[in-house]
Amino acid sequence: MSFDVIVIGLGGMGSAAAYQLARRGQRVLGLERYGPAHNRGSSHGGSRITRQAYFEDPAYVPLLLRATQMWESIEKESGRRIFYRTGGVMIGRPDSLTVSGSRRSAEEWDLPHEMLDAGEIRRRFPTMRPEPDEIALYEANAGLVVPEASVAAHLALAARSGAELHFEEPVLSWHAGDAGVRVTTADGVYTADRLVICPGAWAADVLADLGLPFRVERQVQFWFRPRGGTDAFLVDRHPIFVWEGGEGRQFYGFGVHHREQPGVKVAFFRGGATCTPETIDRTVRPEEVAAMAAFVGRHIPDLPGEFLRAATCMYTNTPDEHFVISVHPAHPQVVVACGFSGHGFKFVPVVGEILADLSIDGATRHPIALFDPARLTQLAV
Ligand code: PYC
Repeated sequence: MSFDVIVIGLGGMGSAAAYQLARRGQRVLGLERYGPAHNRGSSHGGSRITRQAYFEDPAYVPLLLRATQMWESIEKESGRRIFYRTGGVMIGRPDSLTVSGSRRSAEEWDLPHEMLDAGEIRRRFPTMRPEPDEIALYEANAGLVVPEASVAAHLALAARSGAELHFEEPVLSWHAGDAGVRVTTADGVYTADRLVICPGAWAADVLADLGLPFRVERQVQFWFRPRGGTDAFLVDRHPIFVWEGGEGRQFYGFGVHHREQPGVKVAFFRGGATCTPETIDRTVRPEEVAAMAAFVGRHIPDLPGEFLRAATCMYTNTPDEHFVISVHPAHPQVVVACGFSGHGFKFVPVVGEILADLSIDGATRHPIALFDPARLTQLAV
Protein backbone atom coordinates (compact mmCIF):
# COMPACT_ATOMS: atom_id res chain seq x y z
CA MET A 1 0.00 0.00 0.00
CA SER A 2 1.23 3.49 -0.79
CA PHE A 3 0.49 6.36 1.58
CA ASP A 4 -0.15 10.06 1.13
CA VAL A 5 2.31 10.93 3.90
CA ILE A 6 4.87 9.08 5.99
CA VAL A 7 5.74 10.62 9.36
CA ILE A 8 9.17 9.67 10.71
CA GLY A 9 9.31 9.89 14.52
CA LEU A 10 6.22 9.65 16.73
CA GLY A 11 7.35 11.60 19.79
CA GLY A 12 5.69 14.88 20.77
CA MET A 13 5.82 16.58 17.36
CA GLY A 14 5.46 13.53 15.13
CA SER A 15 2.44 12.17 17.01
CA ALA A 16 0.72 15.56 16.64
CA ALA A 17 1.60 15.74 12.93
CA ALA A 18 0.26 12.21 12.35
CA TYR A 19 -3.04 13.19 13.96
CA GLN A 20 -3.41 16.52 12.17
CA LEU A 21 -2.68 14.89 8.81
CA ALA A 22 -5.00 11.92 9.38
CA ARG A 23 -7.89 14.09 10.54
CA ARG A 24 -7.62 15.99 7.24
CA GLY A 25 -8.20 12.75 5.36
CA GLN A 26 -4.57 11.91 4.52
CA ARG A 27 -3.51 8.24 4.39
CA VAL A 28 -0.74 8.36 7.00
CA LEU A 29 1.97 5.91 7.98
CA GLY A 30 3.79 6.77 11.20
CA LEU A 31 7.16 5.16 12.01
CA GLU A 32 8.79 5.16 15.45
CA ARG A 33 12.06 3.52 16.48
CA TYR A 34 10.83 2.74 20.03
CA GLY A 35 7.43 2.02 21.62
CA PRO A 36 4.53 4.48 22.05
CA ALA A 37 5.27 7.38 24.47
CA HIS A 38 8.74 6.00 25.32
CA ASN A 39 11.34 7.55 27.60
CA ARG A 40 14.43 7.41 25.35
CA GLY A 41 14.10 10.83 23.68
CA SER A 42 12.70 14.23 24.69
CA SER A 43 8.97 13.63 25.34
CA HIS A 44 8.86 12.14 28.84
CA GLY A 45 9.24 13.07 32.50
CA GLY A 46 5.63 13.68 33.56
CA SER A 47 5.56 17.47 33.07
CA ARG A 48 6.61 20.23 30.68
CA ILE A 49 6.12 23.95 31.17
CA THR A 50 3.54 25.96 29.23
CA ARG A 51 3.70 29.76 29.33
CA GLN A 52 2.76 32.62 27.03
CA ALA A 53 4.85 35.63 28.11
CA TYR A 54 7.77 34.09 26.29
CA PHE A 55 11.21 35.36 27.29
CA GLU A 56 12.88 33.74 24.28
CA ASP A 57 11.15 36.01 21.72
CA PRO A 58 7.74 37.69 21.32
CA ALA A 59 7.46 36.02 17.89
CA TYR A 60 6.46 32.81 19.66
CA VAL A 61 3.39 34.32 21.34
CA PRO A 62 0.77 33.77 18.60
CA LEU A 63 1.83 30.15 18.40
CA LEU A 64 1.49 29.81 22.17
CA LEU A 65 -2.01 31.31 22.11
CA ARG A 66 -3.02 28.80 19.44
CA ALA A 67 -1.36 25.92 21.31
CA THR A 68 -3.34 26.78 24.46
CA GLN A 69 -6.63 26.52 22.53
CA MET A 70 -5.50 23.28 20.96
CA TRP A 71 -4.48 21.60 24.25
CA GLU A 72 -8.05 22.07 25.36
CA SER A 73 -9.51 20.58 22.19
CA ILE A 74 -7.08 17.63 22.21
CA GLU A 75 -8.16 16.88 25.79
CA LYS A 76 -11.81 16.93 24.79
CA GLU A 77 -11.31 14.81 21.69
CA SER A 78 -9.13 12.23 23.44
CA GLY A 79 -10.79 12.22 26.87
CA ARG A 80 -7.35 12.53 28.51
CA ARG A 81 -6.11 15.14 30.98
CA ILE A 82 -2.98 16.76 29.53
CA PHE A 83 -2.95 20.43 30.57
CA TYR A 84 -2.92 21.89 34.13
CA ARG A 85 -3.30 25.64 34.40
CA THR A 86 -1.23 26.30 37.54
CA GLY A 87 0.00 29.83 36.96
CA GLY A 88 3.69 30.51 36.49
CA VAL A 89 6.38 32.78 37.91
CA MET A 90 9.44 33.89 35.97
CA ILE A 91 11.90 35.02 38.64
CA GLY A 92 15.21 36.88 38.50
CA ARG A 93 16.76 40.32 38.65
CA PRO A 94 14.81 42.91 36.67
CA ASP A 95 17.40 42.88 33.88
CA SER A 96 17.63 39.07 33.64
CA LEU A 97 16.43 37.54 30.38
CA THR A 98 13.85 35.50 32.28
CA VAL A 99 12.16 38.61 33.70
CA SER A 100 12.86 41.26 31.06
CA GLY A 101 12.15 38.94 28.11
CA SER A 102 8.89 37.68 29.63
CA ARG A 103 7.83 41.25 30.35
CA ARG A 104 8.61 42.34 26.81
CA SER A 105 6.42 39.58 25.34
CA ALA A 106 3.62 40.27 27.82
CA GLU A 107 3.62 43.99 27.04
CA GLU A 108 3.98 43.58 23.27
CA TRP A 109 1.06 41.15 23.11
CA ASP A 110 -0.97 42.64 25.93
CA LEU A 111 -0.96 39.36 27.85
CA PRO A 112 -2.49 39.30 31.35
CA HIS A 113 0.36 39.38 33.89
CA GLU A 114 1.47 40.92 37.19
CA MET A 115 4.90 42.06 38.34
CA LEU A 116 5.73 40.95 41.88
CA ASP A 117 8.52 42.21 44.14
CA ALA A 118 10.43 39.83 46.41
CA GLY A 119 8.09 40.40 49.36
CA GLU A 120 5.02 39.71 47.25
CA ILE A 121 6.58 36.55 45.79
CA ARG A 122 7.18 35.24 49.32
CA ARG A 123 3.69 36.20 50.46
CA ARG A 124 1.92 34.48 47.56
CA PHE A 125 4.25 31.53 47.21
CA PRO A 126 5.68 30.83 50.65
CA THR A 127 7.86 27.94 49.46
CA MET A 128 10.08 30.42 47.57
CA ARG A 129 12.91 32.54 49.02
CA PRO A 130 13.84 35.17 46.44
CA GLU A 131 16.74 37.56 47.08
CA PRO A 132 15.66 41.11 47.99
CA ASP A 133 16.59 42.36 44.49
CA GLU A 134 14.73 39.61 42.64
CA ILE A 135 11.31 40.18 41.10
CA ALA A 136 8.90 38.02 39.11
CA LEU A 137 6.46 38.16 36.27
CA TYR A 138 3.39 36.16 37.30
CA GLU A 139 1.20 34.75 34.55
CA ALA A 140 -2.04 33.00 35.53
CA ASN A 141 -2.33 31.27 32.14
CA ALA A 142 0.94 29.37 32.54
CA GLY A 143 0.94 25.76 33.63
CA LEU A 144 2.15 22.32 32.68
CA VAL A 145 1.40 19.62 30.16
CA VAL A 146 2.00 15.91 30.68
CA PRO A 147 4.15 14.83 27.71
CA GLU A 148 3.36 11.11 27.87
CA ALA A 149 -0.39 11.87 27.94
CA SER A 150 0.02 14.22 24.96
CA VAL A 151 1.84 11.59 22.89
CA ALA A 152 -0.65 8.86 23.86
CA ALA A 153 -3.64 11.14 23.08
CA HIS A 154 -2.28 12.19 19.67
CA LEU A 155 -1.41 8.60 18.74
CA ALA A 156 -4.86 7.35 19.76
CA LEU A 157 -6.54 10.16 17.80
CA ALA A 158 -4.32 9.51 14.77
CA ALA A 159 -5.15 5.79 14.84
CA ARG A 160 -8.85 6.57 15.28
CA SER A 161 -8.62 8.83 12.20
CA GLY A 162 -7.16 5.96 10.14
CA ALA A 163 -3.38 6.40 10.51
CA GLU A 164 -1.25 3.24 10.42
CA LEU A 165 1.35 3.43 13.20
CA HIS A 166 4.41 1.20 13.43
CA PHE A 167 6.53 1.02 16.59
CA GLU A 168 9.93 -0.55 17.26
CA GLU A 169 10.70 0.06 13.57
CA PRO A 170 13.77 2.30 13.12
CA VAL A 171 14.15 4.13 9.83
CA LEU A 172 17.39 3.25 8.03
CA SER A 173 17.15 5.73 5.16
CA TRP A 174 14.79 7.94 3.17
CA HIS A 175 14.83 9.12 -0.41
CA ALA A 176 12.83 11.85 -2.14
CA GLY A 177 12.45 11.85 -5.92
CA ASP A 178 10.07 12.88 -8.68
CA ALA A 179 7.77 9.93 -7.99
CA GLY A 180 7.40 10.71 -4.28
CA VAL A 181 9.30 9.41 -1.27
CA ARG A 182 10.68 6.03 -0.24
CA VAL A 183 11.49 5.10 3.35
CA THR A 184 13.49 2.00 4.26
CA THR A 185 13.18 0.61 7.78
CA ALA A 186 14.53 -2.44 9.52
CA ASP A 187 11.31 -4.23 8.46
CA GLY A 188 10.43 -2.99 4.98
CA VAL A 189 10.32 -0.34 2.29
CA TYR A 190 7.39 2.12 2.14
CA THR A 191 6.40 4.69 -0.46
CA ALA A 192 4.30 7.83 -0.21
CA ASP A 193 3.73 11.14 -1.95
CA ARG A 194 5.21 13.13 0.91
CA LEU A 195 7.29 12.90 4.08
CA VAL A 196 7.23 14.67 7.44
CA ILE A 197 10.40 14.22 9.50
CA CYS A 198 10.32 14.79 13.27
CA PRO A 199 13.60 13.16 14.32
CA GLY A 200 14.09 14.66 17.78
CA ALA A 201 17.62 14.02 19.04
CA TRP A 202 18.34 11.88 15.97
CA ALA A 203 18.20 14.98 13.70
CA ALA A 204 21.92 15.03 12.88
CA ASP A 205 21.63 11.50 11.44
CA VAL A 206 18.18 11.52 9.86
CA LEU A 207 18.64 15.00 8.40
CA ALA A 208 22.40 14.79 7.75
CA ASP A 209 21.81 16.23 4.26
CA LEU A 210 20.75 19.57 5.78
CA GLY A 211 24.18 19.95 7.41
CA LEU A 212 22.74 21.87 10.35
CA PRO A 213 24.89 22.39 13.46
CA PHE A 214 22.76 20.65 16.11
CA ARG A 215 24.16 20.04 19.58
CA VAL A 216 22.44 17.33 21.60
CA GLU A 217 22.60 18.00 25.33
CA ARG A 218 22.08 15.58 28.23
CA GLN A 219 19.66 16.90 30.82
CA VAL A 220 18.60 15.45 34.17
CA GLN A 221 15.14 15.82 35.73
CA PHE A 222 15.11 15.33 39.53
CA TRP A 223 12.21 14.57 41.89
CA PHE A 224 12.41 15.42 45.61
CA ARG A 225 9.88 14.93 48.39
CA PRO A 226 9.56 18.27 50.22
CA ARG A 227 10.63 18.30 53.88
CA GLY A 228 7.26 19.41 55.23
CA GLY A 229 5.21 17.11 52.96
CA THR A 230 3.71 17.65 49.54
CA ASP A 231 0.66 19.80 50.38
CA ALA A 232 2.27 23.21 49.86
CA PHE A 233 3.48 22.04 46.44
CA LEU A 234 0.22 20.73 44.98
CA VAL A 235 -0.62 22.27 41.62
CA ASP A 236 -3.75 23.99 42.91
CA ARG A 237 -1.51 26.25 45.02
CA HIS A 238 1.97 26.01 43.49
CA PRO A 239 2.91 27.60 40.16
CA ILE A 240 5.44 26.38 37.65
CA PHE A 241 8.55 28.53 37.76
CA VAL A 242 11.65 29.46 35.81
CA TRP A 243 14.21 31.06 38.09
CA GLU A 244 17.35 32.82 36.89
CA GLY A 245 19.28 33.06 40.13
CA GLY A 246 22.34 35.13 40.95
CA GLU A 247 24.43 32.09 40.00
CA GLY A 248 23.58 32.96 36.39
CA ARG A 249 21.84 29.63 35.76
CA GLN A 250 18.17 29.11 34.99
CA PHE A 251 16.43 26.30 36.81
CA TYR A 252 12.78 25.40 36.73
CA GLY A 253 10.19 23.30 38.47
CA PHE A 254 6.57 22.26 38.84
CA GLY A 255 3.94 21.67 41.46
CA VAL A 256 2.75 18.11 42.05
CA HIS A 257 -0.15 17.12 39.80
CA HIS A 258 -0.19 13.40 40.40
CA ARG A 259 -0.65 12.18 43.98
CA GLU A 260 0.36 8.64 43.05
CA GLN A 261 3.70 9.96 41.79
CA PRO A 262 4.73 12.26 44.61
CA GLY A 263 7.77 14.44 44.31
CA VAL A 264 8.45 17.91 43.04
CA LYS A 265 10.31 17.96 39.76
CA VAL A 266 13.18 20.40 39.26
CA ALA A 267 15.88 20.68 36.61
CA PHE A 268 18.44 23.03 35.18
CA PHE A 269 17.60 24.73 31.91
CA ARG A 270 20.75 24.16 29.77
CA GLY A 271 24.36 23.60 30.82
CA GLY A 272 24.27 19.80 30.27
CA ALA A 273 26.97 17.67 28.69
CA THR A 274 27.08 17.24 24.94
CA CYS A 275 26.05 13.75 23.87
CA THR A 276 24.34 11.77 21.14
CA PRO A 277 21.34 9.44 21.52
CA GLU A 278 23.87 6.59 21.43
CA THR A 279 26.41 8.00 23.89
CA ILE A 280 24.15 9.68 26.47
CA ASP A 281 24.96 8.56 30.01
CA ARG A 282 21.57 7.60 31.45
CA THR A 283 22.94 6.98 34.93
CA VAL A 284 22.47 9.87 37.35
CA ARG A 285 25.37 10.04 39.81
CA PRO A 286 24.99 10.81 43.54
CA GLU A 287 27.13 13.97 43.08
CA GLU A 288 24.61 15.30 40.56
CA VAL A 289 21.77 14.73 43.01
CA ALA A 290 23.73 16.41 45.81
CA ALA A 291 24.56 19.41 43.62
CA MET A 292 20.92 19.90 42.61
CA ALA A 293 19.72 19.49 46.22
CA ALA A 294 22.19 22.14 47.42
CA PHE A 295 21.28 24.52 44.59
CA VAL A 296 17.51 24.19 45.01
CA GLY A 297 17.78 24.48 48.78
CA ARG A 298 19.14 28.01 48.44
CA HIS A 299 15.95 29.08 46.64
CA ILE A 300 13.26 26.72 47.97
CA PRO A 301 14.49 25.64 51.40
CA ASP A 302 11.81 22.97 52.04
CA LEU A 303 12.31 21.22 48.76
CA PRO A 304 15.36 19.04 48.86
CA GLY A 305 13.97 16.58 51.38
CA GLU A 306 14.19 12.96 50.34
CA PHE A 307 15.54 12.34 46.83
CA LEU A 308 12.99 10.16 45.00
CA ARG A 309 14.25 9.62 41.48
CA ALA A 310 15.88 11.16 38.42
CA ALA A 311 15.59 10.69 34.66
CA THR A 312 17.76 11.82 31.78
CA CYS A 313 16.45 13.32 28.57
CA MET A 314 17.90 15.19 25.59
CA TYR A 315 17.68 18.71 24.20
CA THR A 316 18.49 19.12 20.50
CA ASN A 317 19.91 22.63 20.40
CA THR A 318 20.36 24.93 17.44
CA PRO A 319 23.04 27.66 17.78
CA ASP A 320 20.41 30.38 18.38
CA GLU A 321 18.05 28.06 20.31
CA HIS A 322 15.18 28.74 17.92
CA PHE A 323 13.37 25.86 16.22
CA VAL A 324 13.70 24.49 12.70
CA ILE A 325 10.29 24.08 11.01
CA SER A 326 10.26 24.21 7.24
CA VAL A 327 9.73 22.62 3.91
CA HIS A 328 13.02 20.86 3.15
CA PRO A 329 15.16 23.28 1.08
CA ALA A 330 15.96 20.63 -1.56
CA HIS A 331 12.72 18.58 -1.52
CA PRO A 332 9.33 20.32 -1.64
CA GLN A 333 7.59 17.03 -0.73
CA VAL A 334 9.49 16.79 2.58
CA VAL A 335 8.74 18.83 5.71
CA VAL A 336 11.06 18.93 8.73
CA ALA A 337 10.63 19.88 12.40
CA CYS A 338 13.60 19.64 14.75
CA GLY A 339 16.06 21.57 16.94
CA PHE A 340 13.48 22.39 19.61
CA SER A 341 16.33 23.35 21.94
CA GLY A 342 14.71 22.29 25.21
CA HIS A 343 11.65 24.55 24.98
CA GLY A 344 9.46 22.93 22.33
CA PHE A 345 6.96 20.68 24.04
CA LYS A 346 4.43 23.40 24.90
CA PHE A 347 4.04 23.96 21.11
CA VAL A 348 3.25 20.34 20.23
CA PRO A 349 -0.34 20.72 18.96
CA VAL A 350 0.33 23.85 16.93
CA VAL A 351 3.49 22.35 15.44
CA GLY A 352 1.33 19.37 14.36
CA GLU A 353 -1.05 21.81 12.71
CA ILE A 354 1.80 23.68 10.97
CA LEU A 355 3.37 20.46 9.70
CA ALA A 356 0.03 19.32 8.26
CA ASP A 357 -0.39 22.76 6.59
CA LEU A 358 3.11 22.64 5.09
CA SER A 359 2.77 19.04 3.93
CA ILE A 360 -0.68 19.42 2.35
CA ASP A 361 -0.65 23.05 1.18
CA GLY A 362 3.06 23.92 1.09
CA ALA A 363 2.36 26.96 3.31
CA THR A 364 0.87 27.87 6.69
CA ARG A 365 -0.97 30.88 8.10
CA HIS A 366 1.16 30.60 11.26
CA PRO A 367 4.22 32.88 11.64
CA ILE A 368 7.24 30.58 11.26
CA ALA A 369 9.84 32.86 9.64
CA LEU A 370 12.02 32.58 12.78
CA PHE A 371 12.35 28.82 12.21
CA ASP A 372 13.79 28.91 8.68
CA PRO A 373 16.86 26.62 8.57
CA ALA A 374 18.59 28.99 6.10
CA ARG A 375 19.47 31.26 9.06
CA LEU A 376 21.64 28.46 10.50
CA THR A 377 23.55 27.73 7.31
CA GLN A 378 24.24 31.48 7.09
CA LEU A 379 25.48 31.39 10.71
CA ALA A 380 27.77 28.45 9.94
CA VAL A 381 29.71 30.15 7.09
O1 PYC B 1 10.11 25.28 27.88
O2 PYC B 1 9.58 26.65 29.49
C1 PYC B 1 10.29 25.79 29.00
C2 PYC B 1 11.42 25.28 29.75
C3 PYC B 1 11.92 25.80 30.88
C4 PYC B 1 12.96 25.00 31.21
C5 PYC B 1 13.06 24.02 30.31
N1 PYC B 1 12.10 24.21 29.39
